[in-house]
Amino acid sequence: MVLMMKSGAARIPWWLEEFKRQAPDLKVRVWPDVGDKKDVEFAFVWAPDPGDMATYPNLKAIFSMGAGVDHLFKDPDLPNLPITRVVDINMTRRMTEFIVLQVLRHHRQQPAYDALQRESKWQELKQPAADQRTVGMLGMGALGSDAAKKLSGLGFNVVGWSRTKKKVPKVKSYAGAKQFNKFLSLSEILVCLLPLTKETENLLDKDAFAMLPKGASFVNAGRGEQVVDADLIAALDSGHMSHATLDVFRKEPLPADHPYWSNPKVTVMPHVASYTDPRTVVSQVLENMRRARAGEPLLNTVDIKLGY
Ligand code: NDP
Ligand code: OXD
Repeated sequence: MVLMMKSGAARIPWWLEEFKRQAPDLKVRVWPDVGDKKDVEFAFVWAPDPGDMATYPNLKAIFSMGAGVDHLFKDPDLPNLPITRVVDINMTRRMTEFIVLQVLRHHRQQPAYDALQRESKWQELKQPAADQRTVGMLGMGALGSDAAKKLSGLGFNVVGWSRTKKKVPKVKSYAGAKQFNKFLSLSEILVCLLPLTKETENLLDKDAFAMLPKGASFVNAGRGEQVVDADLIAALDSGHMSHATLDVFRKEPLPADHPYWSNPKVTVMPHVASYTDPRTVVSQVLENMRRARAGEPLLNTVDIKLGY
């Protein structure tokens, strides 16, 4: 049984160490040194080259190395096989840490205080309480629902938007295109944790930003393609929006000449909101290999029709 792995170069030794610890006999081949492709039964990958997944004749399943799977669906020749993704308590905890950190930073006006410090200005700004602030969570799945619960626990009003209605205590649920504008009109701090699909691509454009309350801020940890960059920059420059913290971009790494880098109203983060933790994710991969071989249903499968 051979597992083929493709990952960012820095992480390969971490993955290999964890596979060796948990499954010392498993043969793991690191792309592009995959040997005879007929041996490969499983692929554990981040952003495989388009067409590559179709070249393993005995592949049984594809395991996404991330929670998102858009990197797989970009391949027009993706074979029709079960696809799983990462759903993991460590992934969720790290994401919630990031979202809570950024929401508090916007709520407590840290970017504005940072700007005042640069001008050596000692000035107090009006300070709304958490229950006077509404946080809007785009995406109420594994990640969004946890962050929404924790923010609600801190006293914020939290509203969520998803494809189907949700029942999360103290979080008002909005669903579907019809309720999108109402949801946006309430969201003083808008957080995006949506998967990238045909429906969510370019969702956040000038019309969406115009619906937000004046002075709204934005945290994007979903995908860069969900945002029309020029429309976000225009909404920030006009003063309609106050700040954006962006962790994901259309092109990663963000090109050195991209206007986000130098915009004082934008915080750029290098796609680090969360992280696929080898300790727990290797055991999920091993369990799914066992299930695939035993003909049992896999854990955390992706709905191929919905694209997430
Ligand atoms: P889930 O699949 O668990 O949740 C997705 C949520 O988005 C669901 O609530 C779903 O609605 C909603 N949704 C999907 N399509 C639509 C739509 N067209 N309209 C309204 N709502 C929609 O995903 P996760 O929470 O695990 O992850 C979300 C995304 O976060 C990933 O796809 C990835 O892009 C990003 N991510 C980013 C990381 C980073 O480090 N920046 C790390 C990990 C993930 P419903 O529940 O009704 O189906
Ligand atoms: C992602 C991830 O999907 O890092 O962005 O898991």
